[in-house]
Amino acid sequence: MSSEQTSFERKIEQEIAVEPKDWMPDGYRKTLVRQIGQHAHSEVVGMLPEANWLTRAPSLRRKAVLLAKIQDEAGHGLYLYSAAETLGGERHDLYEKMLTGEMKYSSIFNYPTLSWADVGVVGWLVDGAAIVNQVALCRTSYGPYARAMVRICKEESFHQRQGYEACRALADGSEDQKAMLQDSINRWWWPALMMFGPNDSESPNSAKSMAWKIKRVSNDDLRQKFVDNTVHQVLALGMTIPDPDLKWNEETGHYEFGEINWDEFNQVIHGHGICNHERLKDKRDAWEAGAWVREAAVAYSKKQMECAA
Ligand code: FAQ
Repeated sequence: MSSEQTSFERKIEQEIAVEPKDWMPDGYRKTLVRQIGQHAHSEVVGMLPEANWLTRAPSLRRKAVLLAKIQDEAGHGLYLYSAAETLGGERHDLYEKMLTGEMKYSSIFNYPTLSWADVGVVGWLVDGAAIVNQVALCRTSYGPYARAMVRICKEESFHQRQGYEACRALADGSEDQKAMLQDSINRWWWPALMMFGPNDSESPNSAKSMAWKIKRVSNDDLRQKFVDNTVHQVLALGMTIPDPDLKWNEETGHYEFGEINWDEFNQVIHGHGICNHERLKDKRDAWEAGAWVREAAVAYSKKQMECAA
């Protein structure tokens, strides 16, 4: 083993953050660019389902809160693209790979937001699931990714609470509002569980990512944590969970839950979900419409550099 490799292994073992200028194995770098890139794409594609309700928010306060939340997601995308750039992942290149479908983004954003309740449920369940995953990633072995996660988690916690508060208002409302909330939970519950990825035994990247401490907790353990955290929140709203197999296991201290529809998951991550086509079209249109902004920004920065020289 080379001295560089030994030094890398020692850092991983002793939980010393790996930094951009440190030597790292090619596979480690590639895995990080893939995961961080996918994570960044999820943040920016994830703006679309909620944006669908910006012009129809039920009050000025709800609209202002939603606008701020969506802007936060754009910011998360920027932190993450910057972290990927520290590994040599070129932002344009990553973004174009997302637009052509070569790189993935989270399955969850290929489902439609059909009612106002969906906006609350996305904040509560989707940001809630994202936090469970991201809190673990605050201890990921790559320094810039871990530091981005700390900032992101703070904002996601606010998002989760605002989503729950919006759901609480519906749960305390009329029979129609309660029914709208229940319908939304029914549609988002299973896709939220899919956010954690395939079962550990079916996850091709997990073993290596866990050994490198990129992932700190396995897909199944994170999913279990989310279920354990969330069931009582659903019940506290007076709602139910669309899973007849859900039950508390006294011995393990965890909820048992039914089998995820993996066929649906695979369809969605391979481009055949309800909104895959629409999401990518919206992103491609925005990319083309924004070309002049990128050109103007480059021209402006060149001018600034000329003036400074
Ligand atoms: N969707 O071997 P594994 C958010 C792919 S942020 C799509 O287990 P890995 C904030 C996976 O890429 C949500 N694809 O993979 C927000 C791989 O394909 P590849 C995003 C998925 O990487 C809220 C293949 O399946 N969060 O929501 C999914 O070890 C509201 C095999 O899977 C992150 O990205 C999926 N659900 O584990 C924004 C967190 N699951 O690349 C707006 C960071 C798996 O080999 C509004 N990422 N795949 O072609 C991770 O923790 C991991 O990448 C996992 C997957 C756990 C997602």
